[in-house]
Amino acid sequence: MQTHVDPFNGRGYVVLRGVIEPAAVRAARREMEGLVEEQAAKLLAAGKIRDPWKDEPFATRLYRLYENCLDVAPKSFRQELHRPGLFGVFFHPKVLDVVEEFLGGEIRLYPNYTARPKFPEWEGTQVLWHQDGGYTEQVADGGEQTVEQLRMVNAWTPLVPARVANGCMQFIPGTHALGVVPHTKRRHYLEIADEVLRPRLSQAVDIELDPGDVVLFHNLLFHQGKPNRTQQIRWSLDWRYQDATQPTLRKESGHPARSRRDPERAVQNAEQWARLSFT
Ligand SMILES: O=C(O)CCC(=O)C(=O)O
Repeated sequence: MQTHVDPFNGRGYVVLRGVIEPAAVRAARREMEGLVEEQAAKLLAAGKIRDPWKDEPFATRLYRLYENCLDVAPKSFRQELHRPGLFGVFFHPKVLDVVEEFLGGEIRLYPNYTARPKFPEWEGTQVLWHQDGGYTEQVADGGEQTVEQLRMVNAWTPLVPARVANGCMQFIPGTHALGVVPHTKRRHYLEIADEVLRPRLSQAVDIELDPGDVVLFHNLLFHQGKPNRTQQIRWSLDWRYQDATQPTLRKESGHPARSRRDPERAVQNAEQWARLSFT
Protein backbone atom coordinates (compact mmCIF):
# COMPACT_ATOMS: atom_id res chain seq x y z
CA MET A 1 0.00 0.00 0.00
CA GLN A 2 2.89 2.36 -0.90
CA THR A 3 0.74 4.59 -3.12
CA HIS A 4 1.93 7.95 -1.75
CA VAL A 5 5.60 7.30 -1.18
CA ASP A 6 6.78 7.48 -4.83
CA PRO A 7 5.33 10.92 -5.66
CA PHE A 8 6.42 12.23 -2.27
CA ASN A 9 9.99 11.06 -2.77
CA GLY A 10 10.10 12.03 -6.46
CA ARG A 11 8.59 15.51 -6.63
CA GLY A 12 8.46 16.27 -2.90
CA TYR A 13 4.71 16.44 -2.30
CA VAL A 14 1.40 14.62 -2.53
CA VAL A 15 -2.14 16.05 -2.52
CA LEU A 16 -4.90 14.30 -0.55
CA ARG A 17 -8.23 15.52 -1.95
CA GLY A 18 -11.18 15.80 0.43
CA VAL A 19 -9.46 13.85 3.20
CA ILE A 20 -10.80 16.02 6.04
CA GLU A 21 -14.57 15.74 6.27
CA PRO A 22 -16.71 18.92 6.23
CA ALA A 23 -17.65 18.64 9.94
CA ALA A 24 -13.97 18.69 10.94
CA VAL A 25 -13.29 21.66 8.66
CA ARG A 26 -16.26 23.50 10.20
CA ALA A 27 -14.98 22.73 13.72
CA ALA A 28 -11.57 24.19 12.85
CA ARG A 29 -13.13 27.28 11.29
CA ARG A 30 -15.30 27.81 14.35
CA GLU A 31 -12.15 27.88 16.48
CA MET A 32 -10.67 30.51 14.17
CA GLU A 33 -13.88 32.53 14.45
CA GLY A 34 -13.51 32.36 18.24
CA LEU A 35 -9.95 33.53 17.92
CA VAL A 36 -11.04 36.50 15.78
CA GLU A 37 -13.72 37.32 18.36
CA GLU A 38 -11.00 37.44 21.02
CA GLN A 39 -8.94 39.76 18.84
CA ALA A 40 -11.93 42.08 18.46
CA ALA A 41 -12.46 42.16 22.24
CA LYS A 42 -8.76 42.91 22.79
CA LEU A 43 -8.71 45.79 20.29
CA LEU A 44 -11.94 47.20 21.71
CA ALA A 45 -10.62 47.06 25.29
CA ALA A 46 -7.40 48.77 24.19
CA GLY A 47 -9.41 51.54 22.52
CA LYS A 48 -7.88 50.72 19.11
CA ILE A 49 -11.23 50.18 17.41
CA ARG A 50 -14.79 51.39 18.02
CA ASP A 51 -16.54 48.83 15.84
CA PRO A 52 -15.92 45.09 16.47
CA TRP A 53 -17.37 44.26 13.02
CA LYS A 54 -19.69 41.61 14.52
CA ASP A 55 -21.58 40.95 11.27
CA GLU A 56 -18.55 40.78 9.04
CA PRO A 57 -17.97 37.31 7.47
CA PHE A 58 -15.09 35.08 8.59
CA ALA A 59 -13.25 35.75 5.30
CA THR A 60 -12.94 39.49 6.02
CA ARG A 61 -13.50 40.23 9.73
CA LEU A 62 -9.92 40.01 11.02
CA TYR A 63 -8.78 42.27 8.19
CA ARG A 64 -11.47 44.84 8.96
CA LEU A 65 -10.37 44.83 12.61
CA TYR A 66 -6.76 45.59 11.74
CA GLU A 67 -6.92 47.49 8.45
CA ASN A 68 -6.09 50.78 10.16
CA CYS A 69 -3.32 49.34 12.34
CA LEU A 70 -1.75 46.63 10.14
CA ASP A 71 1.61 47.14 11.86
CA VAL A 72 0.21 45.38 14.96
CA ALA A 73 -1.88 42.78 13.11
CA PRO A 74 -1.17 39.11 13.91
CA LYS A 75 0.72 37.45 11.07
CA SER A 76 -0.09 33.99 12.39
CA PHE A 77 -1.40 32.12 15.44
CA ARG A 78 0.47 29.32 17.12
CA GLN A 79 0.21 29.20 20.93
CA GLU A 80 -3.52 29.81 20.48
CA LEU A 81 -4.16 26.56 18.59
CA HIS A 82 -4.74 24.29 21.59
CA ARG A 83 -8.49 24.32 21.02
CA PRO A 84 -10.74 21.26 20.71
CA GLY A 85 -11.81 21.96 17.12
CA LEU A 86 -8.25 21.64 15.81
CA PHE A 87 -7.73 18.10 17.08
CA GLY A 88 -9.71 16.70 14.12
CA VAL A 89 -7.27 18.30 11.68
CA PHE A 90 -3.86 17.85 13.31
CA PHE A 91 -4.62 14.28 14.43
CA HIS A 92 -6.76 13.18 11.49
CA PRO A 93 -6.44 9.37 11.29
CA LYS A 94 -6.44 9.22 7.47
CA VAL A 95 -3.72 11.85 7.24
CA LEU A 96 -1.73 10.01 9.91
CA ASP A 97 -2.14 6.76 7.93
CA VAL A 98 -0.42 8.36 4.94
CA VAL A 99 2.23 9.98 7.11
CA GLU A 100 2.91 6.57 8.65
CA GLU A 101 3.80 5.29 5.15
CA PHE A 102 6.65 7.84 5.15
CA LEU A 103 7.73 8.00 8.78
CA GLY A 104 6.77 4.69 10.36
CA GLY A 105 4.58 4.19 13.40
CA GLU A 106 6.18 6.59 15.91
CA ILE A 107 4.90 10.00 14.86
CA ARG A 108 5.19 13.34 16.61
CA LEU A 109 3.22 16.50 15.92
CA TYR A 110 6.26 18.74 15.49
CA PRO A 111 6.32 21.96 17.56
CA ASN A 112 5.57 24.16 14.57
CA TYR A 113 1.83 24.39 13.89
CA THR A 114 0.25 27.58 12.67
CA ALA A 115 -2.96 29.24 11.53
CA ARG A 116 -2.38 31.91 8.89
CA PRO A 117 -4.76 34.69 7.98
CA LYS A 118 -3.19 35.91 4.74
CA PHE A 119 -4.44 39.47 4.45
CA PRO A 120 -5.17 41.17 1.13
CA GLU A 121 -2.02 42.66 -0.39
CA TRP A 122 0.01 42.84 2.85
CA GLU A 123 3.62 41.70 2.81
CA GLY A 124 3.42 40.90 6.53
CA THR A 125 1.50 37.71 5.76
CA GLN A 126 3.11 36.87 2.46
CA VAL A 127 5.49 34.03 3.20
CA LEU A 128 8.46 34.09 0.80
CA TRP A 129 10.19 31.19 -0.95
CA HIS A 130 11.84 29.02 1.69
CA GLN A 131 12.49 25.54 2.94
CA ASP A 132 11.14 24.80 6.41
CA GLY A 133 14.54 23.33 7.13
CA GLY A 134 15.96 26.82 6.45
CA TYR A 135 14.05 28.11 9.50
CA THR A 136 14.93 25.10 11.65
CA GLU A 137 18.58 25.66 10.79
CA GLN A 138 18.34 29.10 12.44
CA VAL A 139 17.25 27.66 15.77
CA ALA A 140 18.83 24.16 15.68
CA ASP A 141 20.57 23.51 18.96
CA GLY A 142 23.82 22.25 17.45
CA GLY A 143 23.36 18.64 18.63
CA GLU A 144 24.64 15.68 16.62
CA GLN A 145 21.63 15.46 14.35
CA THR A 146 21.51 17.83 11.37
CA VAL A 147 18.42 19.47 9.86
CA GLU A 148 18.90 17.37 6.72
CA GLN A 149 18.63 14.20 8.78
CA LEU A 150 15.23 15.12 10.20
CA ARG A 151 12.52 12.79 8.90
CA MET A 152 9.58 15.11 8.55
CA VAL A 153 6.38 15.64 6.61
CA ASN A 154 4.77 19.09 6.32
CA ALA A 155 1.00 19.46 6.00
CA TRP A 156 -1.04 22.41 4.72
CA THR A 157 -4.80 22.85 4.35
CA PRO A 158 -6.96 25.87 3.51
CA LEU A 159 -10.04 26.93 5.50
CA VAL A 160 -11.34 28.84 2.46
CA PRO A 161 -10.71 27.82 -1.18
CA ALA A 162 -7.06 28.60 -1.98
CA ARG A 163 -6.48 29.78 -5.53
CA VAL A 164 -3.79 31.67 -7.42
CA ALA A 165 -5.76 34.90 -6.89
CA ASN A 166 -5.91 34.71 -3.08
CA GLY A 167 -2.44 33.31 -2.52
CA CYS A 168 -2.38 29.53 -2.81
CA MET A 169 0.85 27.70 -2.13
CA GLN A 170 3.51 27.24 -4.80
CA PHE A 171 6.12 24.49 -4.87
CA ILE A 172 9.19 23.84 -6.99
CA PRO A 173 9.06 20.07 -7.51
CA GLY A 174 12.20 18.07 -6.81
CA THR A 175 14.01 20.81 -4.87
CA HIS A 176 13.84 18.80 -1.64
CA ALA A 177 16.75 16.78 -3.07
CA LEU A 178 19.07 19.84 -2.89
CA GLY A 179 19.63 19.69 0.87
CA VAL A 180 19.37 22.83 3.01
CA VAL A 181 20.22 25.83 0.79
CA PRO A 182 21.24 29.34 1.91
CA HIS A 183 18.45 31.71 2.99
CA THR A 184 18.50 35.50 3.23
CA LYS A 185 16.74 37.45 6.01
CA ARG A 186 14.08 39.74 4.56
CA ARG A 187 11.85 42.13 6.53
CA HIS A 188 9.24 39.59 7.65
CA TYR A 189 10.49 36.19 6.48
CA LEU A 190 13.51 34.30 5.24
CA GLU A 191 13.94 33.90 1.49
CA ILE A 192 15.99 31.37 -0.46
CA ALA A 193 19.14 33.01 -1.81
CA ASP A 194 18.59 34.58 -5.20
CA GLU A 195 21.25 32.61 -7.07
CA VAL A 196 19.68 29.30 -5.97
CA LEU A 197 16.06 30.37 -6.48
CA ARG A 198 16.01 32.31 -9.78
CA PRO A 199 17.15 29.50 -12.11
CA ARG A 200 14.38 27.25 -10.76
CA LEU A 201 11.44 29.67 -10.59
CA SER A 202 10.09 28.76 -14.04
CA GLN A 203 9.35 25.25 -12.70
CA ALA A 204 7.06 26.48 -9.90
CA VAL A 205 3.62 24.87 -9.70
CA ASP A 206 0.46 26.33 -8.14
CA ILE A 207 -1.18 24.17 -5.47
CA GLU A 208 -4.85 25.13 -5.60
CA LEU A 209 -6.84 23.39 -2.86
CA ASP A 210 -10.30 23.40 -1.32
CA PRO A 211 -11.14 23.10 2.37
CA GLY A 212 -10.85 19.41 3.23
CA ASP A 213 -7.86 18.89 0.92
CA VAL A 214 -4.42 18.46 2.48
CA VAL A 215 -1.06 18.71 0.76
CA LEU A 216 1.80 16.81 2.38
CA PHE A 217 5.27 17.98 1.43
CA HIS A 218 8.92 17.46 2.22
CA ASN A 219 10.56 19.63 4.84
CA LEU A 220 13.20 20.75 2.32
CA LEU A 221 10.89 21.46 -0.64
CA PHE A 222 11.11 25.06 -1.91
CA HIS A 223 7.70 26.64 -1.28
CA GLN A 224 5.98 29.98 -0.89
CA GLY A 225 2.49 31.41 -0.44
CA LYS A 226 1.57 33.58 -3.44
CA PRO A 227 0.39 37.17 -2.88
CA ASN A 228 -3.27 37.59 -1.97
CA ARG A 229 -4.73 39.85 -4.66
CA THR A 230 -8.35 39.55 -3.48
CA GLN A 231 -10.18 41.51 -0.81
CA GLN A 232 -10.71 38.45 1.42
CA ILE A 233 -8.44 36.70 3.88
CA ARG A 234 -6.92 33.40 2.78
CA TRP A 235 -7.15 31.41 6.02
CA SER A 236 -5.08 28.23 6.28
CA LEU A 237 -3.48 25.82 8.71
CA ASP A 238 0.00 24.36 8.42
CA TRP A 239 1.58 21.78 10.66
CA ARG A 240 4.30 19.15 10.59
CA TYR A 241 4.91 15.55 11.62
CA GLN A 242 8.24 14.04 12.55
CA ASP A 243 9.68 10.61 13.25
CA ALA A 244 9.25 10.72 17.02
CA THR A 245 12.46 8.78 17.63
CA GLN A 246 14.42 11.88 16.53
CA PRO A 247 15.09 15.11 18.43
CA THR A 248 13.12 18.18 17.25
CA LEU A 249 16.22 20.42 17.15
CA ARG A 250 14.01 23.08 18.75
CA LYS A 251 13.51 23.94 22.39
CA GLU A 252 9.97 22.54 22.29
CA SER A 253 9.34 18.82 22.09
CA GLY A 254 5.93 18.72 20.35
CA HIS A 255 3.24 16.13 21.08
CA PRO A 256 2.94 12.42 20.24
CA ALA A 257 0.45 11.99 17.39
CA ARG A 258 0.64 8.21 16.95
CA SER A 259 2.60 5.44 18.59
CA ARG A 260 2.31 1.86 17.37
CA ARG A 261 4.55 0.73 20.24
CA ASP A 262 2.54 2.48 22.95
CA PRO A 263 -0.76 3.82 21.54
CA GLU A 264 -1.75 5.41 24.87
CA ARG A 265 1.15 7.88 24.57
CA ALA A 266 -0.45 9.73 21.65
CA VAL A 267 -2.80 12.64 22.24
CA GLN A 268 -6.12 10.82 22.54
CA ASN A 269 -8.88 13.35 22.03
CA ALA A 270 -9.91 16.97 21.53
CA GLU A 271 -10.19 17.73 25.25
CA GLN A 272 -6.69 16.46 25.97
CA TRP A 273 -5.34 18.51 23.05
CA ALA A 274 -7.02 21.63 24.41
CA ARG A 275 -5.46 21.09 27.85
CA LEU A 276 -1.95 20.83 26.39
CA SER A 277 0.14 23.80 25.34
CA PHE A 278 2.77 24.77 22.80
CA THR A 279 5.73 22.97 24.32
O1 LIG B 1 0.49 29.56 4.11
C1 LIG B 1 1.41 30.13 3.54
O2 LIG B 1 1.23 31.08 2.78
C2 LIG B 1 2.82 29.67 3.76
C3 LIG B 1 2.90 28.46 4.61
C4 LIG B 1 4.25 27.87 4.70
O3 LIG B 1 5.21 28.41 4.26
C5 LIG B 1 4.42 26.58 5.36
O4 LIG B 1 3.43 25.89 5.64
O5 LIG B 1 5.58 26.20 5.60
